[in-house]
This record gives sequence, C-alpha cells and structure tokens, in this order.
Amino acid sequence: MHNLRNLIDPEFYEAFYAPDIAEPDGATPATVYGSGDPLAGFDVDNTEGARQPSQHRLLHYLRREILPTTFCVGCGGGTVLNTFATAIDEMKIDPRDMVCVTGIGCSSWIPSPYFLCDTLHTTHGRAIAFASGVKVMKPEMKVIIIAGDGDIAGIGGNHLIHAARRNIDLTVFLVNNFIYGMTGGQVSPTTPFGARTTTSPYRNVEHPFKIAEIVAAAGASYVARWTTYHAFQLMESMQTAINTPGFSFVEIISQCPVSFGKLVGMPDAVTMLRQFRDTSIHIDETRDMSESELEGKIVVGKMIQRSRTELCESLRQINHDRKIELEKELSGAHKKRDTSSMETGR
Ligand SMILES: Cc1ncc(C[n+]2csc(CCOP(=O)(O)OP(=O)(O)O)c2C)c(N)n1
Ligand code: SF4
Ligand SMILES: [Mg+2]
Repeated sequence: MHNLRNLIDPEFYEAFYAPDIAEPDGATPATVYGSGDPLAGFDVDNTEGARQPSQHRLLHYLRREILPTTFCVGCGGGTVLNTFATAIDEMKIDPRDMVCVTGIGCSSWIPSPYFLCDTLHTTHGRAIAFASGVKVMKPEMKVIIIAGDGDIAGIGGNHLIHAARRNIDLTVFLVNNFIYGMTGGQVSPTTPFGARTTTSPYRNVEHPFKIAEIVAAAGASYVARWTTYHAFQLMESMQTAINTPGFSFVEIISQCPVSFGKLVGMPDAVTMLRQFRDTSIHIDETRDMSESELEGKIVVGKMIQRSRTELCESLRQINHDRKIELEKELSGAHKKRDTSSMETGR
C-alpha cells in the first residue's frame, strides 16, 4: 500500500505513475494511441491548387495523434464533434480560453480526447459538479460540458437541475441517443416508452424525461433541442448557448445505430436521420397541439432564453462588498486606536 503523498510531488510521480504510462520499447505515442496519421487512406488530389485534407480548417481543433475516432460507423458523435468544432471556429474562440468537461460514455469522448483544449474527463455523472468548480475558480474561461443522456440526465440528473437552478455560467450539450450506448444499450431515463433495449427486452415500461423542458423549468438561461439531422440549426444553437451568460443547455438528439437503432428497427444512421427529419416539429408549430398530438414527435427549437443573475457574479459581488466592509472596519479600528493612544499619551 502506498503512503498518501502529495500528488504533485515529482518524486511521487516518477516512482508510481511514470512506469505505468511509459511507452513499450521502441513505440512512439502515435503507435500506442492511434494510426499516427489521421489522413492515411484519404484520396489526395494532387492537381495544382487543390486543397489538401491536411489543410482542413477544423483539423487543428482536434487531437490528430488519436484519430481516427473510435465511434462506430454512422454514430452521431462524429456529427456533434464536427458541429461543435465549426461553432468554435466561426466564433473565433481560442481553445486556450476553453475547458471541456465530460463524464463517461461514448458521447463523453466527443470533447475528451478528441477536442484539442484543456479537458477534464471525470467520473460517470459528475461532469457538471467538476465543471462548477472550474467555473468558480476560473470565471473568465468558457466551461463546456458534452456528455450523454445516461451521464447527464441519469446518474448526474441531480447535478443538472441544481446547476440550472443556480444559473452558473456553464454550457451543457447533452447528447441524447436514448440509451446507455457505451455499455451495450441499457435503458436510460430518455429511452422512449415501449422501446426494446437490452435491459427491457419486451418493452420499456418507464416514461422518458423531457430533459430540455425539465432544465428550462429548473431555471436555465437558455435551453434548446435539435437533432444531428439539423446540423446547421444545431451549430447556431451551440453558438447562442456558448454566448449566453448563465446556465445554457442544448439537448442534441443523436443516433446510436449499434446499441439502440438495431433494437428498434433502425439499424443504420440514414434510417435514424430520416426518422429525426420526419418526426421533428418546430416548437413554434406546437403551441396549439395537445400532448397526444405530440406523442412520438421530437420538438425542436428554442425552449427558453432569459436573463437571470449568474452565480459566479453574485459570489464576486459578495467578495467585493465584504472587502469594502472589512476595509472600513479596519480603518475605523485604526482611527480608534490612534485616538485612544493620543488620549493616554502612549
Ligand atoms: C459509477 C459508474 N456506473 C456505471 C458505469 C458504467 N458506464 C460506463 S458508460 C455508461 C453509460 C453511458 O451512457 P451515456 O451517458 O448515455 O453515454 P453514451 O455511451 O450513450 O454516449 C455506464 C453505465 C461507470 N463507468 N461508472
Ligand atoms: S455504441 Fe452507439 S453511441 Fe457508442 S460509438 Fe457506437 S454508435 Fe456511437
Ligand atoms: Mg446515451
């Protein structure tokens, strides 16, 4: 058993961690982590002036040494990563001003390891708790969470609603593929009623959360829902969410053909995207519709956008007010001491 030591002590690191992560003899990090050349296999157009894949404007947002991604063929994770990188690129945000926080699951891999910025890959369901700590200590950073329905709406559901209630300036992109994808397709809090999954082989008898509506009701400043079919609207919504002060949340309906689609008769991405297209309805068109008319529909668009006091701002204000009060108290105490020493002649 190792003694409990200071984790940032270099000696401790050398003794206990370095041997574990050392590369095998002769191997470079590239051979350990990926193909080493993310562009291997691309058809390169050698005609003069043709744009080369290595010049793709989004490539420098990615950790190239770990590409290609481990997402299954047709997974919506790639679309979300692409849309997110495009949003950041268009907004001209320097990735050094961002921290991406994530939990556990396929969707958690979108920012970590693939997006090249400071990333915090935390325990299952705890991304928002870790992110809140980052935001309080580094309020100038953009703190963005990307993770799955199981992670954020399931095990981390309580963190989600309370962060929305506090209105802390975090941006959450919840990738809702209706399932615990990474672990093989267990029922999640967003699995549709009646759907077959590995843990509900007959049918799901639980009703799903309408998670975007819950977050809106809990007090978030911006809430929207889009699908991977609506890549352009999703990208704009991501930008609005990132720009909104306070808690912002976008539910991204995404396809997992492998752990979910194949069990519900949609074994490939195209079928799932068609279904997203055909069952989506814009929120503006739903005002006069009853709940039964909305059954089975995906309501997309902006649920709420409002302005409320943000948590870190309130904390800073308290610090500021308290500092002024303390300074006044101290200068009052000094004055009192000076007067009394003059009176006593000491
Ligand atoms: C505390 C804990 N419980 C369970 C697991 C196992 N686990 C890993 S990923 C995962 C499901 C993730 O589902 P979701 O967040 O929806 O992400 P997806 O893979 O669908 O993108 C589970 C249950 C874990 N890692 N830690
Ligand atoms: S299991 Fe599903 S969510 Fe995970 S990588 Fe494969 S398709 Fe994507
Ligand atoms: Mg999921």
